[in-house]
Amino acid sequence: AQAIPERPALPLIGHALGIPRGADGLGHLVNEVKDLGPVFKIRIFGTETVLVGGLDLVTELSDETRFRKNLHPDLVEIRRLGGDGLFTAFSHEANWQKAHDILMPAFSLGAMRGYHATMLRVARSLIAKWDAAAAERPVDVPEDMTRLTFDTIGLCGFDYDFESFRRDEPHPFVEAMSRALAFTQAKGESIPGTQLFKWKQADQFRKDAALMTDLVDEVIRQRKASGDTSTDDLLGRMLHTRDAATGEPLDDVNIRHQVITFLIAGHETTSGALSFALYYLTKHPEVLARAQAEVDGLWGDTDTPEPEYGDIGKLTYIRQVLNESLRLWPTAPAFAVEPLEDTVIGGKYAVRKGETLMVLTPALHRDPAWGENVELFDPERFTPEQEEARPVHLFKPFGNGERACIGRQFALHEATLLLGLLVHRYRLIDHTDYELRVKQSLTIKPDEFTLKLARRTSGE
Ligand code: MNH
Repeated sequence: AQAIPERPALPLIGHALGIPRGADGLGHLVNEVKDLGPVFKIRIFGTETVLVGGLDLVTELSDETRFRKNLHPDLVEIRRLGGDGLFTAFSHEANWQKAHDILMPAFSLGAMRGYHATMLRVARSLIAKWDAAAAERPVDVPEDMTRLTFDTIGLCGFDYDFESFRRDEPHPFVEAMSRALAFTQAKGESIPGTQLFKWKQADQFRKDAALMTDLVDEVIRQRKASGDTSTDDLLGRMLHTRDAATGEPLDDVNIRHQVITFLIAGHETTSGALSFALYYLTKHPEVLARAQAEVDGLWGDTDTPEPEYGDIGKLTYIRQVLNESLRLWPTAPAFAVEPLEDTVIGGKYAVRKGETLMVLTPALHRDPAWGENVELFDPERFTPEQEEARPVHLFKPFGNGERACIGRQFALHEATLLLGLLVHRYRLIDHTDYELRVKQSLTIKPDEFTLKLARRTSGE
């Protein structure tokens, strides 16, 4: 076996000095694929991580008879919030399979029919705000997308209204969550031991976690007190269905972890995906025109379209736009797997049982297998013919296998509906001549992206 390529490392601190912290970390690692190849190793203090960013290796790592999800150190930290909820559970924890089996039916394509009316209602709150802003002031795209996706998961999942469009500032839960997640990430990136001295931040983290837990407990308490035992939403299912294998429902502590997990996992990624899609629509007038032609074909020039559940499947071009945005900027930009046994990957690199092998999705999504000009935004990559011809593991914005995103249909339904309504109603005015800057936390989104809007009049 050969050694996995890496840059020269300093004793003890390894590559810690060569990798920019925060915003540029991801871009740096994606670029390393160009220099070091589709697999390379980084060492930061004691932690070694193997990064993978090419089709052949990702195809190999997607084999679930040899690899499973790995909880890399950042995810282990997030367990302080999400515990054994679906996203941060170890695959071998009994509660993962149990919650997966109980919740899967709530995320099937057909289940979206039940969420459609609520998604539409939240979309209309956003449109009311954007109508008022049109002609008067710009809108902050990622902030409003976050309001939308957060309210949508709150209402569809737990029948709880965060009322984000009635607030000037994000809901306190969102602020607490962002700070708490940033704290868990910073901990993973700091010099071992030094986090012990960050009393203030640690104290703030405890307060933020308590705020989140209290709110979630209140949501659960209200539902229990209401006597409502229906199973139409996520909370109802979690409280009132039994797992077929064990005959038991989820326990209260696990339900709390799941609700926090859905509030975290269920909105940031979709918000980022919508923001990137709007960015590309703004920068590509010919793509926007085709998207508008598609919705006009369905809804004509009526002032208030009434999209039906079945319309979403017809918005195939808008879906291509979303997919192409997720190709260039997969908003959950990495996921990790680990070998079930010591093994060799790529025919020559030895890897150990349980070690972190991190798939860098933005690098995979720029593999030469996508053709020439991989940086070019081109929704034609997602026509049915192209999808048919594409290698299965070349596009992985939702991760892999049994631990892939459970909320995929939910995100795509929500995002397609909203984008359809927005391009139907507005002209998108690039008033700052915006240059894309990507802001990175656990997820990625365009930083400081604002638009001006004007209502379309017929024929525009
Ligand atoms: Mn989501 C897992 C991306 C929307 C709930 N999600 C994942 C993973 C990726 C991902 C990648 C795999 C992570 C890993 O292997 O460590 N998710 C996305 C993207 C979007 C998204 C790009 C939007 C676009 N996710 C959503 C929505 C919900 C959701 C919406 C909930 C309503 N995601 C989850 C949960 C998991 C997950 C829960 C963990 C599933 C499991 O491991 O069983």
